[in-house]
Amino acid sequence: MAIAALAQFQRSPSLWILSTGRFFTHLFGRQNRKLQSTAPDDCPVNSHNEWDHLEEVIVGRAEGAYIPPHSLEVEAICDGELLSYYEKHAGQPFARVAEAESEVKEFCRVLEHEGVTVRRPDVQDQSFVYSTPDFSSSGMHSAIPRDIILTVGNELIESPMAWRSRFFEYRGYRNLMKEYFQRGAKWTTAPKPFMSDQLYDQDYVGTSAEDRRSLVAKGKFVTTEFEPCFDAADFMRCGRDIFAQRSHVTNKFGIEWLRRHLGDDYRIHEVSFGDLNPMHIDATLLAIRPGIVLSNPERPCHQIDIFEKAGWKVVSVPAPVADDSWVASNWISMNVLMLDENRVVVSAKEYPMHKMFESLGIQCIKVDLSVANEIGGSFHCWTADVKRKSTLESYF
Ligand code: DAV
Repeated sequence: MAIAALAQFQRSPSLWILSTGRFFTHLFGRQNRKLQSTAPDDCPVNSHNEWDHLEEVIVGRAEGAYIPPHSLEVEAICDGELLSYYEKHAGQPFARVAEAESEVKEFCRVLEHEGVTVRRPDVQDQSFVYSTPDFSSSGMHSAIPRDIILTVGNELIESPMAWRSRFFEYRGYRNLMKEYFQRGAKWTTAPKPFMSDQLYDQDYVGTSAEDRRSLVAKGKFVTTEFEPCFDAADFMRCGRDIFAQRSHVTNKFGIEWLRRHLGDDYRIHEVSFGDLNPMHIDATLLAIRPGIVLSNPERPCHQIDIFEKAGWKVVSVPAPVADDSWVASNWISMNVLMLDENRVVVSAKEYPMHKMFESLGIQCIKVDLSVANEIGGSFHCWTADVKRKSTLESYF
């Protein structure tokens, strides 16, 4: 090696410097990669799971929120009062923005008080009607970053989404994405779907709730496998293991896209639940620290043995007491945000949840998002991880 290097230096000094550089990269490359993953402070984006110490988070905005316009993929999965609400208010502004935003501001103040840096997306004009070659729609909001941003290590992945009213939702987050990228984060946008009629199962048109239940039971969802689609909230991150559910907004094609995109460093487990209307995993299953996963007793996980075999404790959450959630189910009682393994932001109204967390030695930080919930969920939904004091680990 030394003789060959010397001979090369005589022939071309600049090539010598290049190849010697390569030699050292070869020797020390592995170690550098290791250093990178153990020194996350270098990058503004770093989060591997749902529970490490939270340092920076994006919190959505209620301002400018709209009810989605009429569309098959929204209305086909709604029943009763929610369906009437959507039918009545389709495409209109959300009426209680000021109250919702005041709750969210209080949530932000609490997070800041707990030492978390809070970033907010931009408000977009959601009334703007856009057309693509396949459809026309108007938008919804910049309220629920958990649905669109999937943070995996130092990478921010913009989800393709599955609702036409959410096609342009990424625009509200672009200033943040550009900034994080410029400061060193990886930034990926998943393949943009056409969202043409082929993405939606026309068997769902005009179905009753019972029909839809039997469709889901047969493994048919409102989205087809025409092209990849997913919402980030259908994935739960536990280091090298990521749990995903096929739902009305996340198809197998989308799960496979993410599996291949993330590569061999990650294991994507597709899990399913006794849930007849699945959409987003974060009111169904939530890992709150290594070894403890919260489970919704009305939606048992068919693959819970993955956790049990690895020695995890599965904690069945108590029934919700609040009965004021519209867009999501009352089970958003378990849609909590872990600030670290010992602190959780939880709904002020959910006393049984407080008791459950206290019995696990977790301090409850109680906040009220009752009105903001109507836009689309609770603390986990309203946030997206940017930075946790986190390293990539294997817990299974
Ligand atoms: O239970 O209705 C709520 C989660 C919304 N991101 C549910 C799912």
